[in-house]
Amino acid sequence: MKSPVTEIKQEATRLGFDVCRVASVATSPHYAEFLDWLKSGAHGEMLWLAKNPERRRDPRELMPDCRSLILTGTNYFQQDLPQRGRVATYALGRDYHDRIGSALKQLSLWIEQQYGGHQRPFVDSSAVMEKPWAMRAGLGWQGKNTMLIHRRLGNWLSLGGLLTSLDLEPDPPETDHCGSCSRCLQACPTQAITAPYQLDARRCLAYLSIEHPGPIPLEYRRPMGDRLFGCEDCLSVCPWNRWAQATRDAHFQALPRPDLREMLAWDDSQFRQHYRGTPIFRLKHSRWLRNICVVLGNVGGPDDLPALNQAGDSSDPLIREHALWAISEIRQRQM
Ligand code: B12
Ligand code: SF4
Ligand code: SF4
Repeated sequence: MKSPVTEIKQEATRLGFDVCRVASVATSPHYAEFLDWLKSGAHGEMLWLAKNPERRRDPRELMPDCRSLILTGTNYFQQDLPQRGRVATYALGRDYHDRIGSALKQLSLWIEQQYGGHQRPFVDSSAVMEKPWAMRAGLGWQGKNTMLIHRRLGNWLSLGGLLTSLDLEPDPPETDHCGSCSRCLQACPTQAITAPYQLDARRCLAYLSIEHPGPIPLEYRRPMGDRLFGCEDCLSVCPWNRWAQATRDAHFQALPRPDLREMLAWDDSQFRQHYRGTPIFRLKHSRWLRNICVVLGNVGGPDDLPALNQAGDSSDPLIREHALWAISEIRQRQM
């Protein structure tokens, strides 16, 4: 007879997860480092991380009868379509929270029917420290770029899972395979990886282009280059990506994006219509146009000036100021 863990992993594969591993509940690994990180202010304006930090101390803070954690990884790797402005690979298609969230609900229901207990799904937004837990469950290791790396899938997997009241046989933890490599530290355009395994979000272009609410600080606008949404230079250079295969999940397939000039003229409802159901939607119209202006400032030419001039008349001060910056950058390049 197969063990419950073997059967759960088979069901997870059937539901589309690429990897699935189990850990026994305990205090969260690296919780002390997480508190140090908060103390240093490296979380920037992600105030939700600093609110009730003790919720991350132990999964039993979220579910008192939790006995085990089931961790899942979903491959999202693919190449972007050739167009101006780079979008992080995880955000090229439809939102992974929807896809993974609904597969986790199905897995939870299946486990309840087969083995009883109760389960609580998590994906990204909950207070589960997903990377350290995924390492504890043997799904991969946390690399010097701070990402969870899987031996076969590399950096390109979204994490999620279930807290469960079932006492499941744990998998052995994974060990660190970074060795003497430090490519990610060298590749970071803003030195946001301040030391191996340490990331200062305030310097990170993924943070600045997605989470940061206000103007992009001037010192980071040129380094942002053509990154429209997110950054993954420290992921792309990792040698452990060499066996990565493109995802076959239609949900993640890259959606076409109109050219930057066209999107710069969009109003709020056009933005919503185009990006509803994708990770870009939560950026909202104003910050999307802010990012387009920065990218045009870095890679645009004289043909982009009329669209930028129009954005420079916007009633939104965030868009207006970034458009004026972009115009001045393009003009300087023409001189
Ligand atoms: C906040 C957050 C961010 C922040 C902070 C990034 C970070 N490194 O944590 C910002 C906005 C910058 C960000 C960016 C990105 N994110 Co993010 N993010 C999160 C979130 C919500 C919480 C992570 C967290 O707690 N960070 C706090 C810090 C302190 O944690 P940490 O960096 O892991 O630091 C640990 C180490 O320093 C460790 N440590 C200290 N010393 C040592 C020594 C050793 C040897 C080791 C192993 C560890 C270690 O202790 C700390 C505590 O765990 C998670 C989802 C979740 N609920 O977990 C997604 C998550 C980590 N993000 C994810 C992704 C995909 C990204 C981006 C690639 C998106 C993009 N392309 O733009 C970038 C990558 C940038 C990068 N290099 O990290 C995925 C990662 C998947 C994976 N394979 O790892 C997650 C898991 C979301 C998901 N469900 O899939 N993210
Ligand atoms: S995501 Fe980009 S900016 Fe952030 S640490 Fe990695 S390379 Fe640096
Ligand atoms: S690039 Fe090298 S050091 Fe960085 S995470 Fe990958 S293996 Fe580790």
